[in-house]
Amino acid sequence: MSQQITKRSSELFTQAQKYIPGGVNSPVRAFRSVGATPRFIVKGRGNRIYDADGNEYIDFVSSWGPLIFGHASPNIINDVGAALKLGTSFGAPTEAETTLAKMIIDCVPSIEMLRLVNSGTEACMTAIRLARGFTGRDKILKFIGCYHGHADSLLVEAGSGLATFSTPSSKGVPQALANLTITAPYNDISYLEEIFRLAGPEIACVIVEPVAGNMGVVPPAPGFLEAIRTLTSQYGALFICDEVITGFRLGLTGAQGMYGISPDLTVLGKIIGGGLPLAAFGGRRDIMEHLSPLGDVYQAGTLSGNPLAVAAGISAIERLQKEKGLYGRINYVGSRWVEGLSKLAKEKGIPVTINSVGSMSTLFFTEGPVTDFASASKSDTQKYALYFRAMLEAGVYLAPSQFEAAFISAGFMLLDEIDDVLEIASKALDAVKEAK
Ligand code: KE4
Repeated sequence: MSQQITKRSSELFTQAQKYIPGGVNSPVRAFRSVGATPRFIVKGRGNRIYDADGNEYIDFVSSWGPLIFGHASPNIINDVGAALKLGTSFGAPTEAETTLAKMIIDCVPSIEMLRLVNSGTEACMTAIRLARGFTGRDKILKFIGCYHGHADSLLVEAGSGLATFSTPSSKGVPQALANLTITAPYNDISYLEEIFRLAGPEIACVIVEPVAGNMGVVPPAPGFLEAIRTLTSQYGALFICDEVITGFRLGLTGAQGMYGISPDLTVLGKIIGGGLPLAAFGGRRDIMEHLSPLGDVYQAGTLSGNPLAVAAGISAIERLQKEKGLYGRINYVGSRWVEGLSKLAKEKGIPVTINSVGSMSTLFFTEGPVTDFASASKSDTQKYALYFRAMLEAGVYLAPSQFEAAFISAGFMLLDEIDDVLEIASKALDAVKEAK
């Protein structure tokens, strides 16, 4: 396979490392777990991105999920452009913020009120503070391998980049604080029941990715989400669904609509910002009204509800509401991708597990099944790195970590594109098979 030109990306990476820790503004972008030079991207169009050396890639990362329409979606470019002409930020309320809030509330039945913030981290951090303020309890429960951003209380046995670095929890998180975070294996109902039996009255909330994306894709086992709902209701704890990935990805009602659950609070991000920095948390009115300035749980933000990000969010949700066939199309392309990969791996005798829900999927290099972080961790990350590099060299841009999701965007206009990519995947899997 011809060696791809990465001269300019290498130069830019060397320069970036002088001024930015690791040369990146988010660790997983450094490609450390896949042993390749990070590509410095100059533009995106549809499902393509282009790097500083002029290489073109079919993009399965979609900026980690937000770009459900693909890159530079005309509706978003136009609507953000129009907002830009009016100014970039006012630090004052605008009608558009109410419009976006109402659009989200109209789509997600469990959300009666919401607040806009700038990142999923900020939204998750505030949601657990709100749960602690509302219940007067200090303990929270999260699941091993789930990632809810980098707020201290949530950086305990987290997924995503931390899973890549196999750091069970980050340095700098006070042990006293980490001790207030109870962790449990994802999908283990009896373990959860036992924890609630022992500590239920002390637990402020359970926060969960209703479909995990940060240990790779792991769907909820039958009854798992229902068990969280039952136990939190029984013990007076709040049920927080972190739908930063799944919200508006799996449909207008997200994973909670797909699995028929009604959480007390929901966290959203990524798609609702249309690729700009915007996230939200919302839910029951009686809980949300504890937030300042109404109540005594404080949260604030200079750029919260930023007009440009809100314009992008309105544009994204408007298009998702209008284009009825979009979810069906990306889910169908996603199923073709998963079926094709599975067939190739089987033909080549490579043990893999592929988990998928809708247009998000992960190919794990392990026999499987993959139902939690312990089983996901059995994946051969060296094989994943080899597969990643072979795909990258051939112009397919996958997540630079075994513990992330691949996303199909509506930018995949033609189904035969998937056949072309499967051709490339076949050669990449051959490289994995031939490697000792
Ligand atoms: P941000 O603070 O990165 O906007 O959102 C944090 C977050 C919260 N909840 C879930 C379920 C998430 O997936 C995330 C962030 N996702 C990662 C990738 N899986 C962001 C990519 C990165 O960290 O660079």
